[in-house]
Amino acid sequence: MLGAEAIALGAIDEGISGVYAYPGTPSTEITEFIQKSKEATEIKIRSQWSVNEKTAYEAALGMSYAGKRSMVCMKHVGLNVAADAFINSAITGINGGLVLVVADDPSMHSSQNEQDTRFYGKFSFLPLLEPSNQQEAYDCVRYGFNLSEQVKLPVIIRITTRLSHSRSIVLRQTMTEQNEYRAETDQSKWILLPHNARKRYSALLDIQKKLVAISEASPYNRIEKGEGKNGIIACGLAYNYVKETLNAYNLNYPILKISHYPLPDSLLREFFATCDNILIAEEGYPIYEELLHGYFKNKKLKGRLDGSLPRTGELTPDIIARALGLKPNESAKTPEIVVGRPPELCTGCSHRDLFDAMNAILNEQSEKHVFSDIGCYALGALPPYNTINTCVDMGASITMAKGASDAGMHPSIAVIGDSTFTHSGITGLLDAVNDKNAVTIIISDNGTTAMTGGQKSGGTGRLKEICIGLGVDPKHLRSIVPLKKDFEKNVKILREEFNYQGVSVILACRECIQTLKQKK
Ligand SMILES: Cc1ncc(C[n+]2csc(CCOP(=O)(O)OP(=O)(O)O)c2C)c(N)n1
Repeated sequence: MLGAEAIALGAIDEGISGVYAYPGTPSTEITEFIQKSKEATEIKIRSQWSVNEKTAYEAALGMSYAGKRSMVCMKHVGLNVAADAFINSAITGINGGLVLVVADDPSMHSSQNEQDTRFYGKFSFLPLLEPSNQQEAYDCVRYGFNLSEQVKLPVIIRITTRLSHSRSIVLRQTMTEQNEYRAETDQSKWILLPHNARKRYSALLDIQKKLVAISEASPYNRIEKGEGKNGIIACGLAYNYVKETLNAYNLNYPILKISHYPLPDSLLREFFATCDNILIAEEGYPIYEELLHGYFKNKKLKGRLDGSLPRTGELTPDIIARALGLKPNESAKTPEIVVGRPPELCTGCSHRDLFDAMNAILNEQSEKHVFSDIGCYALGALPPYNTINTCVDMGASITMAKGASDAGMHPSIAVIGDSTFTHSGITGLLDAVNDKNAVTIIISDNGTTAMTGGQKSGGTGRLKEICIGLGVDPKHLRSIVPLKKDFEKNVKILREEFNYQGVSVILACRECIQTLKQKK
């Protein structure tokens, strides 16, 4: 199974009643597995996509309030969107078990940043599990639901791209029944008015010692004895790379494997007592290296901070080998004839015809700025189009165009996809309508969430009504079909709306070529 699939199966087997998620690489396959699972359908596990990560998290919290087990999945940047609900859920606690799975993307294979979710674990004071392989991914989810109900807190599971997207054999255990409906009886913990919130926050701090004790006894944290005074702390997936390297070079260094946080204090003390030089291998930020720095005097700590390991990007067995002073395996290097190629828009993609029509106008101008968003259309930043100038976070195109318009830019243009619009563009459009901004918002509606593989989009078939409901003047709510044969007509409509001194929305609707192909 893929690591993502192992997590999904673990959740089905541990009695979830629902999974809530918004797609995002490398987390998407978790929910897709549950959606396609016959077993999950038979036992009525709820698994439709949510409109964004915040709505997903809150729905999962509601299911937990009602006493059932729920899982919520997202990519790392999705947790920024859900952070308000997430951080506060550490204060409320849970009723039915709640597991949050976050898939990080070190090296940014398909993301805007490589933030490390373990930081959110520390920030929220919640337990976090970081499986090292596919079997542990399956086991950790099951363990996570029990831990969540034991300590009455959400539990985070952090995975990274390589674990999510690589396969291994997973042994399955017997299934657990879903929880009965039993709505929360202790209301005070859920009403975060200051007098309750202060008590709940103190309770969260008080339980930290217990969380450390659980982590010290966790099946996912252990010392593996070895020879000599050079030890390795291996966190999550990095444990795999460390083991692979030590096996390849026939070495037997002592290892402290950590896959369960908060840090297991007593194991660290025991390990540091026997080692003088310690390499800390973390797949992500040097979070624990920073925490442990100077903690044990007279011991040398090496890792990403002192340059023994690269400060950014994924680890590999070769990188670990180099940090241990070994010569990496040259035969495993990518041959030079293999060159990196950026992705590009599919042949026949509707975004292509939209960019051609936009460029016909924009290329006449000395200065051109197009605020864009996250989705396949972000590839319009690349040649031959070079149409868009920004791609920051989901929804930012509309609000950035609004701010630039406030500063005097005209035309101030936003390009956003249909799924991104419903994810977090709607509120920005309402801001622009309320402020009567001169902005042109092009919703490039291909009827799907294409970039992540064609999942259902939240507002398909209803975008016009949504825009009218938000107060867009119907005279400036135009529709175009981005096709070569409609080029002249589309240029004319775009030009008219670029010149308009108010909010205009252009719906550029044509089905994604990939989903169309699949249907045919
Ligand atoms: C907060 C956040 N959640 C999820 C993602 C992953 N993601 C990237 S683009 C995208 C949606 C793309 O759909 P749409 O806007 O309809 O554009 P399309 O790819 O179909 O052109 C998603 C879910 C992300 N980058 N950031």
